[in-house]
Amino acid sequence: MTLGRCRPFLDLVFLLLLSCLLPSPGQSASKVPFHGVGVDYGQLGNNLPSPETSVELIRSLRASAVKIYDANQTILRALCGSGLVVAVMVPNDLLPSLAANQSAADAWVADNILPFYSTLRLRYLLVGNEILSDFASNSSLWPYLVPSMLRLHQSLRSQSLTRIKVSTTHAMDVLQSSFPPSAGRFRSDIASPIISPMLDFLRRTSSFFFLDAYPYLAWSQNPNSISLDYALFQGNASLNYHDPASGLTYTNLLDQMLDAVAAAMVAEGFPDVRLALTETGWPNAGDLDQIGANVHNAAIYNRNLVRRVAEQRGLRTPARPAAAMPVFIFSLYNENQKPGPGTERHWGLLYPNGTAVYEIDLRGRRPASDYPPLPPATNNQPYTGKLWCVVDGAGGVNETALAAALTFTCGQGNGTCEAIGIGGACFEPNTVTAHANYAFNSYWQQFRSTGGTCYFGGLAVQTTHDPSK
Ligand SMILES: *[C@@H]1O[C@H](CO)[C@@H](O)[C@H](O)[C@H]1NC(C)=O
Ligand SMILES: *[C@@H]1O[C@H](CO)[C@@H](O)[C@H](O)[C@H]1NC(C)=O
Ligand SMILES: *[C@@H]1O[C@H](CO)[C@@H](O)[C@H](O)[C@H]1NC(C)=O
Ligand SMILES: *[C@@H]1O[C@H](CO)[C@@H](O)[C@H](O)[C@H]1NC(C)=O
Ligand SMILES: *[C@@H]1O[C@H](CO)[C@@H](O)[C@H](O)[C@H]1NC(C)=O
Ligand SMILES: *[C@@H]1O[C@H](CO)[C@@H](O)[C@H](O)[C@H]1NC(C)=O
Ligand SMILES: CC(=O)N[C@H]1CO[C@H](CO)[C@@H](O)[C@@H]1O
Repeated sequence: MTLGRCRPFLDLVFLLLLSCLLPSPGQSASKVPFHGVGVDYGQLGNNLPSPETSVELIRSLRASAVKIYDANQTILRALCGSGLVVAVMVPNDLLPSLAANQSAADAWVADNILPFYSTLRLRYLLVGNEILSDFASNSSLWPYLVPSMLRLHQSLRSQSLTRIKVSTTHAMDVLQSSFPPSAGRFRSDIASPIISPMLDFLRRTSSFFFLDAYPYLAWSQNPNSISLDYALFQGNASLNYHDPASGLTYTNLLDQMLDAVAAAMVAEGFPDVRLALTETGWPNAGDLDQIGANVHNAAIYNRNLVRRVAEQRGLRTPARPAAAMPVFIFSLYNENQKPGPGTERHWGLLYPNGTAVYEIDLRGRRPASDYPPLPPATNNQPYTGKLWCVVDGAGGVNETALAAALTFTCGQGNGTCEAIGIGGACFEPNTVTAHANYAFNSYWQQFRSTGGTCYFGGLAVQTTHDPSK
């Protein structure tokens, strides 16, 4: 594959001159490099359109920016001439070598950033994805995070690529307390060793603290104590929250979450580091036992979000009314290879075939009344019926993959597969599919309450029909 800088297609030269080489007019006036809303372009699907088509779709959604989860050169080349502001990511596993070695950081920048700097509006370099939230396998990466950021910043400066801000992304679990918002504090395990030096770096370089914040996740874990309307930006005054310590009034859950992070930064001694929202959104579908994941709510959340951004000229919160944040919506597509519960595969604005899941104008200028009616929300109450986890037969069954999953599953838990052993009560019918039906369900019923999902690499699905019947 030939990788490298944008090819100077003749018919693109004029566009490139207009959209890339000249600084855009709004930019010098404002410290936020773009107004409007960006979109997160993830590629964890085996049925997604090409980067070229994806860029067309992103533009048709009227996004002003795009964030990708690596520095994929095919995508960066497809973005040439698009006029979109671009955020790229350094893969997590590169952190140790980048932190240890300035030449490695210089080389990464020379290979991945330099070829595109003059022709793309590259503005953000995000070093790793939610590194401080991965406890199991990746806490070993924590010590490398800030050193990698420093080295990459140094590399950019030494190669005169000064318009790019270096940062990283965080999930809400970097906080140990978030309520009331004024009591927001960083986790004690990361506050002074990692967050504090990071905030110092972000302040010195006028960069942003990038946050992935999902009111859906907060609400769906506490649907009885948080109002759905408050999470969807459509609460009335009776739902407003008054923070007793700050005296500020909150009209929605997202502002509350963002201000908890702002308060944590104040407590750490960095009141002036700006926030940016690198991911937010609402799932358009999920598993049968997942509440509130539907097209209706997803459309309302994202449409209200973009309308707020348009009205406020950037997202602003009660604690920081003067600081407009860049915003990215997660995500461009429903991605069918994301593991975890069903919602994970349904955050998209678009289906993989490019059709909109619901209409949305990311500029936020289209009035609500102008959109066609939405399907009703069918699952805004918790599902209370019985559920089973079985082989997903739709689209055919891959017996090789199923047999491997069966072996794996039967090795988990206590007696997961006893009944399908030789002489067991459910040995017959002795087929891979029948045995997998039993094993998936047996596993899921054991581990459901502790976060086990009915997924099995895409081979399983929840059902309301008792498979033993
Ligand atoms: C970059 O993205 C393209 C398009 O999806 C994909 O075919 C390619 O494998 C990716 N390259 C890398 C190095 O991940
Ligand atoms: C530092 O990185 C450069 C470029 O990737 C590599 O050639 C060199 O071997 C590395 N040095 C050490 C000590 O790891
Ligand atoms: C305000 O919202 C709550 C909860 O959604 C609702 O029960 C109440 O009727 C609303 N009040 C007014 C005045 O609209
Ligand atoms: C695209 O995919 C969606 C969801 O699977 C489907 O409902 C829709 O009909 C498809 N559209 C086209 C044009 O194929
Ligand atoms: C079936 O699954 C196996 C193992 O995961 C994989 O190697 C193979 O490509 C799959 N076959 C089809 C037709 O998808
Ligand atoms: C199996 O059961 C034992 C004893 O009840 C328990 O200690 C162990 O954690 C269980 N193993 C799994 C994988 O659930
Ligand atoms: C999210 C993430 O980056 N996870 C990585 C944690 O580390 C393991 C082993 O190094 C990787 O395989 C994961 O991808």
